Amino acid sequence: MGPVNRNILTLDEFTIQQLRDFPLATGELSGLLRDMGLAAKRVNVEVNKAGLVDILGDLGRVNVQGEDVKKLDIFANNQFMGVLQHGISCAGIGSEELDDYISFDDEVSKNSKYVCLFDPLDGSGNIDVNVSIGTIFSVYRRVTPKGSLAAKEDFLQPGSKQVAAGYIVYGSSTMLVYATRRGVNGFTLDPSIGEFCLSHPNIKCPEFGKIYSVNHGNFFQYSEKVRNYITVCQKKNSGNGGPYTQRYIGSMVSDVHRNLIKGGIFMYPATTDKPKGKLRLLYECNPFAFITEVAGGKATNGEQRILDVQPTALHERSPLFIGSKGMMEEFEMT
Ligand code: AHM
Ligand code: MG
Repeated sequence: MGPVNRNILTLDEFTIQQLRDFPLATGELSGLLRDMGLAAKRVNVEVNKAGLVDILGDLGRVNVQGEDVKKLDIFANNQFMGVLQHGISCAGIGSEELDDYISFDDEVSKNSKYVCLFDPLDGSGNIDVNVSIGTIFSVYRRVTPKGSLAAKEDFLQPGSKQVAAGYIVYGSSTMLVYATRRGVNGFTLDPSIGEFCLSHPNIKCPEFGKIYSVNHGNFFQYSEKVRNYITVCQKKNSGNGGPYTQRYIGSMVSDVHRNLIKGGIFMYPATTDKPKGKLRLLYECNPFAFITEVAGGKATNGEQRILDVQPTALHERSPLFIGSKGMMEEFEMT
C-alpha cells in the first residue's frame, strides 16, 4: 500500500475546516454531521452483509445483545437515532420509521440547537435484490427555546428553513453528500481507512441533462400535463440529438444522486390512486429540494416550490418534480 494521501480531506476535517471561517460558530452542526457519518458507516457494514443473512443461519441472526436481528430499516433507524441522542447537537428527531417525533429528554439534548428529520433506509424494498439504497436527512434550527423539550413546531418548518440536508447512498461505493447554504459536497467512503473522503467538492447540477426518471407504469394515472411532458421527453430531438433517456431505479436516493451529477429530471407525480404522490415532504422531498437548489437546480410539487410549502403533519406526502433548472423549466412550460 502506498503512503497515505494527506491531500484528501475526510468528512471531519472538512467540516472543521468550514468552521474556521466562522469564529463564532459553536461546532454543533459539524458534530451533527460527524454523528450522521458515524451512523452511516455502521449501516453500511450491515447493508453490505445483507445478502449473507440467509447463509449465516441462526448465529448471524442474533446480535451481541442476544436480540433477534431486526429488519435493516429498523437497524438503520436505531443507529441514526442513537448517534443523535448521544451527541451534543440534536434536541429531537422525526423518522419515517417512527409514528411521532421524539424529543430527547436530557439536559444536553434539551440545550441543543438542532432537530433532525430522516428516512433511515429509503428504497429498502430493493435490499433483497442488491440494488442501491440510501438514507436522507434534514436539519433545522429549533424554534422553541433552548432548555425546553423540542416540540412539534420545531419539526413542521418549511424546507426553506433547513440549515443543512444530506443523503447517503449505499451503492457500488458508499457516498455521503450534504449541503449547507454554502454549497454541496460529496464524500466517498474509503473502506481501507473507514473514512468518508471529499471526492465531489462543490457539486453543481448541470443546467440540462438527458435523463428523465419516472415510474412509467403509472403513466395513465398521471395528469395530462405530466403525460404531455413525458411525451416531450420521448420526442425530444435537440441539437445533440435524440430523445431523452429514461432511467428509474426505484430508489430515489440513487435516481436523484445520478441526476444531480449528470443532469436530469426526477418526477414522482400525483396519481389517481395516490393524489398526493408517494414521497414524504419532510424527509424525502425537502432535503433533496434543498440540496438541488443549492446545486443550482429546482424542485416543485407541480404547482409550488417545495421549500415554500408549510408542512402540517410529520408524515405528509407531496408530489415531487426535481432536477436540472433547464429541464424543470421545460416541464413548467409544457
Ligand atoms: P420507501 O420510503 O417506502 O422506500 O419508498 C420510497 C421509494 C423511493 O426511493 C422511490 O423513488 C419510490 O419509492 C419508488 O416508488 P414506485 O415503486 O411507486 O415508483
Ligand atoms: Mg422512504
